[in-house]
Amino acid sequence: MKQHPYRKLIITAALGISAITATAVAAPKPPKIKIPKHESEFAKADADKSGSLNIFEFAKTQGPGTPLVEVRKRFLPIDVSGAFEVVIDPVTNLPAVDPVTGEPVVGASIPDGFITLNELNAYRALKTKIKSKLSKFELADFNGDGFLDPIEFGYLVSPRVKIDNVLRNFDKRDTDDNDLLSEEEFDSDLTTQA
Ligand SMILES: [Ca+2]
Ligand SMILES: [Ca+2]
Ligand SMILES: [Ca+2]
Repeated sequence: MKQHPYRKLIITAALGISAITATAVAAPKPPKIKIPKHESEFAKADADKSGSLNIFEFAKTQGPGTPLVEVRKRFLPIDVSGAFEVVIDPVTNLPAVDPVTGEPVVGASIPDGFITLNELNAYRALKTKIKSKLSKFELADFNGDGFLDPIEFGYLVSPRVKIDNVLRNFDKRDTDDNDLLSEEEFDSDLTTQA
């Protein structure tokens, strides 16, 4: 039987294709970018993908059972910017605008209650870490009204502590029974009162 003249060509072509396929498979994969642990934790905690963490989202990156007061103590020194003070033009009484660029003039950076990855990385790069100077009472007073309500009082202990125990402790201290602890009520030494 006479061999078809194209037979050899077809086989060669087929081999060529498989050779190409083999090359493609063996081609080096693009290098895997290793995301630092704190960055993947950040992304995981940022449930709404807003690019920043509020304190409750940030708490998810801290050890489970960490009291929210302790979380806030760590949170505040990281949240140093993200918002800026508005500078008012003394002539127009409106927010000042740069006459050259037309951009708003901004003042000192202020905490905005959110931690961005930039803020976190800047904090991690600090040689000397800044510490919050707030007292436990001030740290627990989330709404800054000078009193602790039962929920704020609960932030002082691990979220694993039973709510009944938190409330019993709260009631013992709340001597005027107004469901708020003043700093004096909070500081009172319960052992000398019984
Ligand atoms: Ca911020
Ligand atoms: Ca309060
Ligand atoms: Ca009270």
